[in-house]
Formats: sequence, structure tokens, C-alpha cells
Amino acid sequence: MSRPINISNATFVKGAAKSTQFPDWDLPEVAFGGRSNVGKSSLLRVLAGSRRLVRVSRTPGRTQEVNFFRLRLDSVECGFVDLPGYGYAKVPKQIKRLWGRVVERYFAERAQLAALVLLIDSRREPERAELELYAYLKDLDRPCLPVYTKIDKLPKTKRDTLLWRSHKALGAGGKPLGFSALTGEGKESVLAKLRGLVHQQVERMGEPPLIVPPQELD
Ligand SMILES: Nc1nc2c(ncn2[C@@H]2O[C@H](COP(=O)(O)OP(=O)(O)O)[C@@H](O)[C@H]2O)c(=O)[nH]1
Ligand SMILES: [Mg+2]
Repeated sequence: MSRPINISNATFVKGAAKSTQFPDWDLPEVAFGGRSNVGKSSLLRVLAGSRRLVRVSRTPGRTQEVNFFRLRLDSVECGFVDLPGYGYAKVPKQIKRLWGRVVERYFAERAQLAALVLLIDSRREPERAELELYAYLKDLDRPCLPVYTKIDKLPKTKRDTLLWRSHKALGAGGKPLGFSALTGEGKESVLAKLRGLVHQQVERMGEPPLIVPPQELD
């Protein structure tokens, strides 16, 4: 069996309400986003094997901020970025409206973004917001890794079919990754995928920095 991948030395660095407050470092970053209640805090807790990674994000007033953590994923020093959860009700036309300007800036400016982990509840098909987000990241040439949460709630016999259906709806490549914070299923696969994405980003960062022009969406 292969050696388990682990996360160590996780520390909260800061919450940013605007892009000028993003940390000034060149660590590769993995961002986590999804609709409120999708299971983001639970996933982060399971991946890191600790509560430390999520405690801060629950502090009132911090919920609309982009929260930066620093940690070691296997042997690579990197940032984990907890994006605010977006709401249920609105069908967004623009990321700015969906998630606010600070998140729009994050995607546009952060050259070191290794991937957005887009969490989607495995029990439902991706919504328009998620389809738009996936397409938006693709346009920006940013890797986006869908992770389908709460798979323990699906009957085992239906999991594959449902996950593939959602994956195809997004137009995503590779095998769909299911995850359960309850059973820990999927943890190793998600960590292995993240390690790969972080390594790719480290290689890209060896080249001149990627500059994404500011995008005015309206
Ligand atoms: N059955 C099950 N419930 C989950 C799972 N992940 C999260 N939940 C539940 O879903 C709710 C929202 O989870 P949370 O992690 O706070 O979601 P967040 O708003 O995206 O951070 C909580 O009641 C969790 O206990 C999972 O993998 N399986
Ligand atoms: Mg949460």
C-alpha cells in the first residue's frame, strides 16, 4: 500500500475582507469553495485531521472573509484558502454577485492558485451557479477539482451513476471524487489529487509569474 499523505503544521494566518489583505507570499494555494452547508468545514477537518483548520472560519464576522491557512501537505509548504460559502437562493450571473468582490479578486489575482476544490453535494446535480463557476475557472485557466460530498447518504449501488452524471454535467475530466466526512471515504484520493495539483503549481511557479489581467465583470 502507498504511504498515507498527511497535513501537518496547520496554522491560521489571516482573514481577508479585500484583496489588499491577501498574504504576500508565493506559496502554492488550494482554495475550497461551495454552497453553504455543503460540508466544507467537515471536509477540511477530516483532511487536516484536526479542528484547528476550521475553527476560525466559524467566528462571527469572519464568514464573509477569505481565510488563509499555512500548512505542510506531505513535504510541500502551501496555503489552504477557505472561501466564504455562497448562498442558496440566488441564481448568479456573475461571480461577483455570487460570492462578492473579494472572491472574484482572489480568482483573478492569485497567480499561485493550484486549484479550486469545488464542493458539490453528491445527492443533487450541479446547479447553475456551480456550472458557471466551473466554466469561469476554466476560462481563467485555473484548475478546478470537483469533490462530491456526503456520499454516505447515497446508496452504494447508486454512487457511481450519480457521481458520473454530475461530473459529466460539469464537463469535468478524470474520475469523479466522492467524499464522506462521516466515514472518511475519499480522504486519501482527495489528498493525493491535491498533492499532484500542488506539485504542478510548484513547477509552473518555476517559470515567470503568470499574470492575469484584471477582469471587470460588469
Ligand atoms: N452525512 C454526512 N453529513 C455531513 C457530511 N459532511 C457534512 N455533513 C453535515 O452537513 C452539515 C453542514 O456541514 P459543514 O461542514 O458545516 O458545511 P459548510 O457550511 O459547508 O462548512 C452539518 O450538519 C454536517 O454534520 C458528510 O460527509 N456526511
Ligand atoms: Mg463551514
